[in-house]
Amino acid sequence: MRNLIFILGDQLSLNISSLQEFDKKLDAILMAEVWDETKYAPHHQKKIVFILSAMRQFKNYLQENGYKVFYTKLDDEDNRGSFDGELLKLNQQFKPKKIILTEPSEYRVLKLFNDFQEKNKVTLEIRNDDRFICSHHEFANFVKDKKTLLLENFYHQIRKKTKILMQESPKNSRKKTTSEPELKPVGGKWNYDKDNRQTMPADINPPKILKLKNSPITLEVIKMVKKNFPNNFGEIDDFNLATTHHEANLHFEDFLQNRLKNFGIYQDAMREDVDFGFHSLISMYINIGLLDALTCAKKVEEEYLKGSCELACAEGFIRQIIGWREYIRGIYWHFMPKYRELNYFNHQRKLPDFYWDENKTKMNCLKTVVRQTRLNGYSHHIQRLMITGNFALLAEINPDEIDAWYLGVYVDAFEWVEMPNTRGMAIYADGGIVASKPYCSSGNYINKMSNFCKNCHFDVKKTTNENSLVKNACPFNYLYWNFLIKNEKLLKNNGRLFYPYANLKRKSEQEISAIKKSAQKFFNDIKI
Ligand code: FAD
Ligand code: DLZ
Ligand code: SF4
Repeated sequence: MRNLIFILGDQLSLNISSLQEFDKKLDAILMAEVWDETKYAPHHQKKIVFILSAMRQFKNYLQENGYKVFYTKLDDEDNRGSFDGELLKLNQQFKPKKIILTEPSEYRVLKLFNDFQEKNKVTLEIRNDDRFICSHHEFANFVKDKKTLLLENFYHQIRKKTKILMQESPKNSRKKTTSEPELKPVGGKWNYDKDNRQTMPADINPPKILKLKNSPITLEVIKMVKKNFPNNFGEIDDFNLATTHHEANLHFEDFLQNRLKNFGIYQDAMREDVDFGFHSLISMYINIGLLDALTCAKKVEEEYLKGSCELACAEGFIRQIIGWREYIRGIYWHFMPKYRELNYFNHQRKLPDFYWDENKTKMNCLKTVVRQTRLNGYSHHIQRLMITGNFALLAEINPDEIDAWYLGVYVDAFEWVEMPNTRGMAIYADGGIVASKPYCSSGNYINKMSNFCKNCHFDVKKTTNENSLVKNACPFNYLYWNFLIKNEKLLKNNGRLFYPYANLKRKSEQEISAIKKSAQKFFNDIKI
């Protein structure tokens, strides 16, 4: 053997950098299902099935195309249980000249391979993951000399680099020059977010998600997961995720044909009876290599050019993929490993039990999102941000507990994307690296963007339980004010919180005391 290429479970693509210059006569691939990876987070059952089934099918595809692949199954007798254990086994057996790897997406796994290299004195070539548009170096340049790392500025840079939704400025096209023409955003504006925030009326019914037949491999993995992970969170019998490139493309086409048109306007909307809305449901496919991010963004641009969706809709979608996704990844690698220690508000409470069992809460918004998460391993961005995330922030939950939950329960969760979204965007534990203010809100926002409050035990119009016979004030209300009161020193100078603090100033001492008492009683009652 000349080179041994280690392909990880989220690198399932022929275009992965580690496979470039692969020689089918001389080189071999290692893929390994290992216990350590199934246990480092409390994975949803669907997530384990998804990754292991996709790995097994990618292995078959490689073999059918003449690649030599060594593959370890989770229940193989001689499975050493870890990436380094499996690599050492093959390294000792075949003594390859070089071990090649595309940079793991997570810090913990990169460290594992670096430690392996040092301990075993082997040559490990770690290549850039060029599935991302922005390299670590480019991101470091973006960060340089900046006080705030606004997504918007980063996004403009990536729009210019990819030339997506860009056109030559009219000034430029008149006088032909040899230098690169100046590009302007199509439609004259970079960002159409303001057009994208409608609620979803009851008579709008999002189309059903494409249903494909599960392959025999997926069925076999479902059986194995049921046997080995019976107590993991989540439902598994209705598994309906793509596990090959072909299937993932069919799912993406289904989105383009049937949901894209309405994606933009209903992007932030939440409804008790709607699990997926008009979202694309492709994050998990992009994250493990079944779809390519840039290709997806370009396809949506094509749809706009064909006239099948509005500019605001296409731009909104493209911004998520080439803007947010790249930005979040940049933040992760730039600020790790310190990032995982950040706890700006020093929150220390434990995660309430109802994050694992929706029947343990009467808050209909949380009940609904936890139920959808348990059933699907999915909830959309605003649900993650403004329901489970917002509550975790206001309830002063320790960021490690929140991270562990998000890293486990979503099929698309890998630390590089989960952590900056959770610790940064949702709970502001990074003190403002990702978000310019905490995304905290009272029940008012939830009531505006969903129908959750209509069927709730709690009253969204009530702020506190003090001096009231019926103690059913919406917990989001008093927890919101309690959060602002407690963190006044840290937050009052944030210009974006000027109005909330101005409103707080208008509250009487009695009101403030009632807020604090209601919050304390709530924490005592749910034992956190
Ligand atoms: P759509 O709404 O259809 O958006 C299209 C695509 O844009 C997504 O598929 C995704 O690739 C990308 N995208 C959108 N927003 C983001 C974002 N903020 N960061 C990165 N990519 C984005 N996304 C993950 O992939 N894995 C996670 O573990 C994850 N954890 C999150 C935790 C919290 C607290 C929050 C607030 C967001 C998290 N996100 C995560 C981002 C986002 O919620 C999901 O990418 C999105 O909900 C996936 O659903 P979709 O494919 O239907 O996305
Ligand atoms: C999430 C996951 C799981 C559950 N199992 C495996 C596995 O057995 N083998 C594997 O290669 N990858 C798995 N993964 C995905 C890895 O955790 C992911 O590739 C790394 O976290 C990337 O840094
Ligand atoms: Fe959630 Fe409060 Fe609305 Fe109930 S009333 S659904 S707890 S926001």
